[in-house]
Amino acid sequence: MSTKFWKNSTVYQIYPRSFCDSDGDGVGDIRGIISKLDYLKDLGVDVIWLSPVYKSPNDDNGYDISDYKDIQPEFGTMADFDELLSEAKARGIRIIMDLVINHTSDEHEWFVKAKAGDEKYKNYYIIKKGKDGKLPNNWGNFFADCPWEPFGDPKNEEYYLHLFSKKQPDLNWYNPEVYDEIVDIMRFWLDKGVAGFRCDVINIIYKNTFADGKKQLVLTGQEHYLSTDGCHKILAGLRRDCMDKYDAFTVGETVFVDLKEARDLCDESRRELDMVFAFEHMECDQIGVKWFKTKFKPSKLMKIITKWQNGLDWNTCYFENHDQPRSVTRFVEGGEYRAVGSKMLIGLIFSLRGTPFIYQGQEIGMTNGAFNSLDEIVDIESHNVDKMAKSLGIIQPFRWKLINKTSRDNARTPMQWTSEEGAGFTSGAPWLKINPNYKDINVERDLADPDGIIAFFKKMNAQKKSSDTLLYGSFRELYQGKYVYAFEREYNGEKLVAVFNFSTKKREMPIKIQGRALISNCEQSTDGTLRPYEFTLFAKEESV
Ligand code: ISL
Repeated sequence: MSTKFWKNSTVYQIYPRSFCDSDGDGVGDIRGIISKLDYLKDLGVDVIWLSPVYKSPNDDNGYDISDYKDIQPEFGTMADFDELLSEAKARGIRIIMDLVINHTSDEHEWFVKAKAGDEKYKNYYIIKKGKDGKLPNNWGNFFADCPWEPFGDPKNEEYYLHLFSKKQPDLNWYNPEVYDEIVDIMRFWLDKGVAGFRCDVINIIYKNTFADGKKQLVLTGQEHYLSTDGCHKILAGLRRDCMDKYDAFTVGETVFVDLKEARDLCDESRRELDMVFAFEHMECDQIGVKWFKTKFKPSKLMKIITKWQNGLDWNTCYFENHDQPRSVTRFVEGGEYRAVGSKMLIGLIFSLRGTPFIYQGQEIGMTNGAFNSLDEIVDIESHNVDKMAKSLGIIQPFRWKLINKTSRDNARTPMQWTSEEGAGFTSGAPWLKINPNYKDINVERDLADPDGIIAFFKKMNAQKKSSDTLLYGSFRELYQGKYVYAFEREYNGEKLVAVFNFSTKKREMPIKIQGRALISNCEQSTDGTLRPYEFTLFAKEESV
């Protein structure tokens, strides 16, 4: 049995801006989080992943950091943070921070000094000369923008690289001083007692070359920076020089990672990362790029899940984060199945082999935002996509259709705590429109229902924690149909079978299971069928 605490932990992601506002300014804050620690404890959360709370001009909601050792004033103070850490600890909850080290904010003092001509700090960033009046290369940008922005005196024809917003200049990982600065920052937080880091776009930090890339629909140039040898080396270094000295873990956000790369990145003998977030399953309902969604086909999702369960020893099991539209809106049809469907998805996350990551609001089945137009969307990515689509001649109603479905703000709407005005999130004007369905979908109401999603979440979480088979058992797919999925987990001879019906119709039970139902999101039917969106976990005695 594993002794690594992160293998038997349930992680809950907090997006601080949208979690709980304690002072009525419409923005969530640290004191708001402190006020909800008992709620998180009651859910059975072991680790909180805190999206960035550092000082930031907020061009990308905190993922543009201007001071890695200070707290964003609208979120509170360092004293508030310290209190959060100790109050969480008192409840047995650890906290991991978001480590954003591919880029800083352009308002970080390093970049400010670089712009003022300080050579030392110029070398902290990727600054290149243009070529014959043209940009340094043909690369693309994650936010549908140009990745090069003029730097300093136009006479010099210099540009800095930003793979995200122009207010997020990429750091130069060729420079050992950058490495030392980051180690220092990591130690600062680890010494305070944080339990590790979720490492933002960590597999793109080291660019092999700045040559032109092979032309792609988006992100031309990616072959020059995805999981490069240089990146592997840096990660092994950070592990050796820093992480290994603490009881802490890292989970890398690894964009476009494939199985081989994921295996290398978290191979225990290479000692780089502990876990990675892969995205292939999050791409199951898109065509080419994430802004083009297609009809969700459950079998595609199952296939990818099986592939990753078989291919990687330890997965992160998640369906949501602050960049993804809500899972129940994506994967469950029809409003009337929202609750049972949300429970099924939670059942799936907890039945798989790996560490479960739950995003705030998922435990009450929050749905995509209810935005009427782009004016109600804050996310920089959505606005850039609109501009890009416009420049391609795509007409407005179509652009809005794409953005409305895919915008990251779908996941960022304020947490729905109660049915009062402001949804119990704020007493002021919220920074982003609250979904009007808060009157029905909220924590208070769900908690009061013994059959609520939270009640199921708690049961499922407890089931996982108390079962070595669910925690550490092997995975074997038993059935994969168009809508029905079944797999087995086995440990020391104990076998558990999880069965799922991803549809609004009754479906034949695909396998005969002799055993008893341990947990389910509905009452089992007696005619050998699965109910719509049924999830049942059986303890198997014998199967035919
Ligand atoms: O949303 C995505 C995956 O479907 C990506 O395009 C996403 O932008 C990418 O995964 C990087 O995300 C991370 O870094 C960004 C920040 O905006 C995101 O919020 C963060 O999760 C830049 O720091």
